[in-house]
Amino acid sequence: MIWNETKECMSRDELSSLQSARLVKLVDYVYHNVDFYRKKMQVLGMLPGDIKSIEDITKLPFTTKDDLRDNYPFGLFAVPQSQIVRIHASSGTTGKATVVGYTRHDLDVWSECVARCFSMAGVGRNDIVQIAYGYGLFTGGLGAHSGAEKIGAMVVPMSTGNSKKLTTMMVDFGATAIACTPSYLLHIAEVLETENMVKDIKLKAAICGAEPWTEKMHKEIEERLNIKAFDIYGLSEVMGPGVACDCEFHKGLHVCEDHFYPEIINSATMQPQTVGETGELVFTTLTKEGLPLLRYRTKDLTSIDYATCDCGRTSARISRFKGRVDDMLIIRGVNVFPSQVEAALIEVDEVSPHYMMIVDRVNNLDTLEIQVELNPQYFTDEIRGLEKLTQKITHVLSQALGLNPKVKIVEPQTLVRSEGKAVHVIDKRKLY
Ligand code: DLL
Repeated sequence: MIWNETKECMSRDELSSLQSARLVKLVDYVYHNVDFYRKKMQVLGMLPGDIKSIEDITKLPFTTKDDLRDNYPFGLFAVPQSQIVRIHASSGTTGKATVVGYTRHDLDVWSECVARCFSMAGVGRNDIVQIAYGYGLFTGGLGAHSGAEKIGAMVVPMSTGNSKKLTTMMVDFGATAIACTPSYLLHIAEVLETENMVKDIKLKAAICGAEPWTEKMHKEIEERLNIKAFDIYGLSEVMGPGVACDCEFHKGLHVCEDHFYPEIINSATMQPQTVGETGELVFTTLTKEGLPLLRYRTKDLTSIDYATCDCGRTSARISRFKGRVDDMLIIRGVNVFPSQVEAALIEVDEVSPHYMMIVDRVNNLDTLEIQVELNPQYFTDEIRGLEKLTQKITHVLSQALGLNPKVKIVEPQTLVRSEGKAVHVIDKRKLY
């Protein structure tokens, strides 16, 4: 469970005892320090003493993003403001921002968890790590930064914003690792390729997360940059990056289970899914002081595996994310996830993984246009070739989605590149 090179692990029984002890303490803590939880437990006729072990967790109430919004900004904090040393906030693109607060101890746990993740990716004290997540209220930049520093690596706090400068410094400083969103790393790869600089980089590893990415995109990043790419997961409400990360075997993301207890539920029935079944990921923060959360519904869809990994680690692993409960678009009655489009497009050599889905409603009928970008080497003026390619992509996407989209092929480098989380959907129906 620890982040240093020894890979020393607790057995599942030891871990379960630790989780039980921490949960009992947590429930008592929130009951006495957070009005919201005391009231919720009172409504359920519960007292802290009713929770005796981790198995009792299902008796506890869930927490949602709306609960955080309703208590904006600091209403769910369990300590006085004088003990909060940092706040972060989610972007608030889907509603009011959610604000999260950390005590000094919370920040220590956070950097410890990120350090574990980075060391799983092979990063050590001799590495030079470029952090290209945004710094600021977003947890990516500062979260990744402090974990890399804890390992003792040399940290280059790039943030996002200037890809040309980033690639130049990558070469000049001899960066051996980078932390950024996978879509931004693809853009960085494009810049390096355009400048014929891939041969000059010293990069070994990328620790990418903050947005869903497919196995194929993972391979593409590895091949184009000749590096190993790792998937890091987290969310601001629970902590930030470092809640889970995959190891060199890439058989799921190891959860820092001593701090974050995972459950997978069926979002419709709210009942636990059986092991291996896909459902919504729920986290209870076992050690947080500033903003402890009981059974926080992440809306992220995944499954869980408790078997010991080939790397020897005993922690539970969650599978690569399949999307979010609220990512799902319903178009003409068909459920569509953007990740299906990405997975389908990556099979087509002629186009890049950059795409945009535009959903609209014309005469009461949903329409879906998917704009896909040509790979530069396939860019010609020949109209017939384009028609044939459009037909081919329409066929591939229809098969993948179960409905017929209108496909529009656009020139290379046309679609907006994101430096943070990529935006793949414009749903105009929401504007009416
Ligand atoms: O994205 C924290 C983070 C920063 C994670 C940097 C990893 C790297 P939020 O902005 O609160 O926090 O967004 C959290 O992003 O619920 C997922 O839907 C999505 N997400 C994060 N990591 C992954 C990943 C940060 N590896 C939301 N794969 C989460 C898929 C991810 N989705």
